[in-house]
Amino acid sequence: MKEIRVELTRFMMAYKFALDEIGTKVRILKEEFRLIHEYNPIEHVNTRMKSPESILKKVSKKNIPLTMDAIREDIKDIAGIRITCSFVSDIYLISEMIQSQSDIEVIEVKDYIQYPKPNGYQSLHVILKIPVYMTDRKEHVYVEMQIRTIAMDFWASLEHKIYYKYNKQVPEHLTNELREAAFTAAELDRKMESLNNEINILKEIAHEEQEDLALE
Ligand code: 0O2
Repeated sequence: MKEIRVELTRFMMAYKFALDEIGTKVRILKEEFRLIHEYNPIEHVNTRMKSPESILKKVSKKNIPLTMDAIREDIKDIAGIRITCSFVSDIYLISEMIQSQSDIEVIEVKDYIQYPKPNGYQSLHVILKIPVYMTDRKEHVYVEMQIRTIAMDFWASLEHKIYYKYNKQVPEHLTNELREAAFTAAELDRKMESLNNEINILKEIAHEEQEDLALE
């Protein structure tokens, strides 16, 4: 019994350590970005561990054998990190920076921004494998990284609430409106990014004018 408890604890610990690792990687990107570019592409970061109940639910839903090895291999979102970015271009920038790190293995990329889900859901999902150094071994642990904008996150949080509120039987007019709301959120993202680009050009011109004045 004690052995199973230790095995289970170590199993879950590996995911916690993987989240610590990826959390540190994201924090370094955020801080270095701010220092070098005087710009912060990351609004906020959340990490979460799937609860044992939720893991068991998925095991039964997907007919996964109830063994540690099968769970480890077939459930790839036990450890999850969600990064909320300012603009859509920041999503791809952060994703590339993480994906190009040499100790990270990219398993799968699901681009729900370019190809939104039928309900309108948008986000970039990347399944990664991260090495975790334990006392007597190295484990490669799956982490699901979700990257989205504030508008995508706003939509997803409320859609999640509405979906559960209606006990998974959402009336059709509501699903249509939800999809429309997702389009509106995407439109807002485009507008904010375009505003940001224009302001950046203006800032650049003002900066060059200042430099020219200083040279005169
Ligand atoms: P939680 O509580 O966030 O963990 P999978 O079942 O993961 O093997 P799937 O369904 O293809 O395969 O995974 P996908 O599409 O990558 O989505 C997994 C996660 O994305 C979900 O995790 C949600 O967090 C989020 N997500 C996906 N689709 C939607 C959506 O339509 N609405 C909202 N609000 N979130 C979505 P979990 O495990 O479902 O939940």
